[in-house]
Amino acid sequence: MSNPNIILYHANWSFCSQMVRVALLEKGFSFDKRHIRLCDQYPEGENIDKDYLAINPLGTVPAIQIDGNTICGSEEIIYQLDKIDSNSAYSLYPDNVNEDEIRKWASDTTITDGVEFASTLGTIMPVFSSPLLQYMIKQLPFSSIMKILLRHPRKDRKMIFIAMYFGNPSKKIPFMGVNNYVDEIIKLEKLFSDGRDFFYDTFSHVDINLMCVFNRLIDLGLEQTLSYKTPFINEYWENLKSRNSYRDGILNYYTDKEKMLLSEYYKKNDSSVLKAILEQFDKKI
Ligand SMILES: N[C@@H](CCC(=O)N[C@@H](CS)C(=O)NCC(=O)O)C(=O)O
Repeated sequence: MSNPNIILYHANWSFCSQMVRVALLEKGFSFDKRHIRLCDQYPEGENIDKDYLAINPLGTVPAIQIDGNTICGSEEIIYQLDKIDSNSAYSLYPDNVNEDEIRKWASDTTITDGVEFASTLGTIMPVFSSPLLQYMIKQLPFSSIMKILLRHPRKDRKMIFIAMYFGNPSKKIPFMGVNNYVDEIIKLEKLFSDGRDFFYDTFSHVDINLMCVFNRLIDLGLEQTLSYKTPFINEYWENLKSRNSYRDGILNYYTDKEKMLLSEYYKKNDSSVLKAILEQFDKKI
């Protein structure tokens, strides 16, 4: 096979970018990349610059160009990448499973546009991340907030970023996700209780997304929620962590900026969300 010409537009710490990087590594593609400094983390806000909006008019990462064709959104990108002939021995869409079913799970484990926040495992992650997001946004200079106000193409994001800059909406937001999160983890625990290694027989798109979901829980100080009452999930997560793609597509992208940010954040963070989640587990298991 010949490797297509691939350019990935991504951000180091972006959850959906992590998914695409892992998929590219698992499929054995080599790729060029352009790091986009997101407006919620960096004063430059490159995702809402004219140049990037010409690539993805929604102003979000990841986006990818494959032989000149642009695709946006993690779910669709990974689906299309899997269709390209590659060196990889396996497909991220196992043959013995209905494709629509895999796509539904993939969609429910990423940030799918148009899906109500906190209603799926994927959309629970930004809800849980909101205190950290707010912490980053409060450090931006006023001029960057004005840029978001004037240029961000997504009204919903613009409103929440501005509310975070001036107020404290993230005090309550994470609690919106607690109930559904616990239900989703219990659902997964039942599935994994037959001792399987992966979501399906072989490593798939769903495993990539769950790897990124679980990794985000570490960043948020919530990793304990994967082992508290769910030994099968915990074993599965240990298995995912041992993959090279976890190290090369996720861990290796934590730069000093992310490490510093997370360690500063931990000093201020209280553990009330963790407590609320563990209490829900106590009630339900
Ligand atoms: N549905 C999209 C969501 C992409 C998304 O929300 N990306 C976040 C980073 S994980 C982003 O670009 N945030 C910057 C912003 O909204 O300004 C996908 O699956 O890729």
